[in-house]
Amino acid sequence: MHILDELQKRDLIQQTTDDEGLRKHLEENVVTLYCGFDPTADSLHIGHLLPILMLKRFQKAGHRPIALIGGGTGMIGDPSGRSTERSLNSAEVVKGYSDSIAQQLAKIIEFDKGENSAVARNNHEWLSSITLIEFLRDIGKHFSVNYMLAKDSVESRLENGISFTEFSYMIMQSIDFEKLYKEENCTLQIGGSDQWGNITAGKEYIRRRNSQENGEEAEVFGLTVPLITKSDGTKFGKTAGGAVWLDPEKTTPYEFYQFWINTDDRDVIRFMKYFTFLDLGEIEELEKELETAPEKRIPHKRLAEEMTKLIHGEEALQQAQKITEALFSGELNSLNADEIEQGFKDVPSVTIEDKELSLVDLLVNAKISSSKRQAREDIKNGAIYINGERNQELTYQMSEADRIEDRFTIIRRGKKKYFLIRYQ
Ligand code: 545
Repeated sequence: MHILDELQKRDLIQQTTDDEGLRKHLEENVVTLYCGFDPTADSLHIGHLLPILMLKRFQKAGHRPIALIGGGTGMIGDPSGRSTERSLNSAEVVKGYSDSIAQQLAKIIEFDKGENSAVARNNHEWLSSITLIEFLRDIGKHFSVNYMLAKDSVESRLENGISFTEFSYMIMQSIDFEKLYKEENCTLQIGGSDQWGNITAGKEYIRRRNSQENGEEAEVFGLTVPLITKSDGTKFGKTAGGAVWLDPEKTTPYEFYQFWINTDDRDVIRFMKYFTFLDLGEIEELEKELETAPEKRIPHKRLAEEMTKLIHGEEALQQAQKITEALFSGELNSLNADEIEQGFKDVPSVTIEDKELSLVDLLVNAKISSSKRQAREDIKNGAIYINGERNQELTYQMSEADRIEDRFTIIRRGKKKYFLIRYQ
């Protein structure tokens, strides 16, 4: 199947600069394409995933992706999709973020794949050495202020103001596209739909600077992916705890797995098409399973599995599944301290200095029960579980056997109220 048909079937194309031209171009060439990432944070999150996976999809189809790190543009700040001016980060911070993001991308896109190995570039390399005179005289002449003012990213800011710094951003992104066109024969830029204005500005700039006198036009293409919506109207990729990061230190693989498994029934098939590499036939089968046995949540599990494996690897996936299983069954004794730490990240936790308290005192000190009397009541009623096992001994003394790797005890009160006891 033509890659564009595959992408269309997956609803992955918002718009292109020329559907027919791009189709032909992809049929006839190994196409080099790029997507840029500005180092505005120390990690990517799942809101950035679609274009990254798009690079990978093109790579799988035999084309050649470039991941561009915006070490230069990250010093300026893209106004696209934002209603207020960005605050600037220091050069050291931008450099640090660039390194982390480059590392994350290298885990997803293949940089060691023979002819169509991915390429990493950083626009700091060329943007930092352009002189002011060169910028205004050779580059600026190709941009009309009128054209720039009409771009969404600028137009939408005219009322409340935009600095000359951010106003100029689209010129930098255009310089990149041209640079990669010339040096890498890159003829396609992709991005989210917020990037349409910047991508088309670059296309226009390349045409103006590179068209031959004999009338032959320098043609490059742009393609954007859609903004992801959710059926319940809330923003995709956000949880109560904030963004879903790709960095396992910021969002643990267990939380990552949980995020996907909690996908709404109405969204799960659509997300499988967007995010996984499962073929469309298999996704159709899963859709049937959703219809016949929705309570089994087979597509949700498969989605969570595919995504966790893709971003964190097989081992992290198995750990996430093990934690999920243990929390579901209440049998916590199979978990080690690291797994406890991941699985109970969002549970109220208390650090206790005295390791050998009575159970009653522990419940009161950790504010699990409101008083000693309440604690005894809870124990007697069978509402208290230590590491998954019910304990009804009113005089019970906590001991080493109740501490997991000497670091944690999990107390459960009632059906599913969990508390994590940490020891110093
Ligand atoms: C810079 C130089 C270029 C081409 C592109 C750029 C970056 C572009 C931009 N993109 C966004 C971004 O977010 C921060 C990522 C790292 C924390 O601002 N001007 O850098 C996002 N992009 C991916 C998608 C996007 C976009 O990286 O395009 O739409 C999000 O899905 O917002 O020569």
